[in-house]
Amino acid sequence: MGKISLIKEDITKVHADAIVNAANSTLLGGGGVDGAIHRAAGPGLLRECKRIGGCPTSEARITGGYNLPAKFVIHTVGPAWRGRAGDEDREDALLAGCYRNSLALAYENGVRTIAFPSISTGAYRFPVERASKIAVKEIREFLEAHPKMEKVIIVCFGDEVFRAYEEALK
Ligand code: AR6
Repeated sequence: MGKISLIKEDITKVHADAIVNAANSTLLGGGGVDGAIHRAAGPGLLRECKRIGGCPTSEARITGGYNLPAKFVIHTVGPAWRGRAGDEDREDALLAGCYRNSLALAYENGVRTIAFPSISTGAYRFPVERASKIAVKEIREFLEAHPKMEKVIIVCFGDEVFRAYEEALK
């Protein structure tokens, strides 16, 4: 699948039509990739996020990219992994929705190249092997259904995350 690429990079440096933010439901910033995106984008991003007024888990919202190289930021809210037996299917479905909803919203706004971080696998503790399989499945299905989408870049921070996605792409 030549349209998916895997890189080790800081997502705020990536040149794509849109980058995806692993946000929380307030959309008011936080740590991890969310903090990095807000720092790099500058205060205009937070002002726009405040106007949006939040986002439920698994949904996505779009803003400008401000000082980022990307034109848009797609903010999505991943599920926090609880590790409780019986919750896994629900959490898998919520994470799958993050990828599907982000891709659909981006596409509707003319985005043809998009970069994703590894949603939910940092502060939200979703197991990365499991998350990477869900991400790759959703991205592949979207690309098959939308031939005009040109490129999806999976941006990994760290070797463990990179290896998990490499395995999921095989
Ligand atoms: N570029 C690419 N990936 C990054 C970057 C970066 N600059 N910084 C971190 N990562 P996390 P979550 C990776 O915790 O698990 C925030 O406080 C990181 O190594 O950013 O969805 C939000 O406000 C990990 O692999 O997001 C929420 O409250 C991946 O990005 C909460 O954390 C996701 O880790 C969301 O937690």
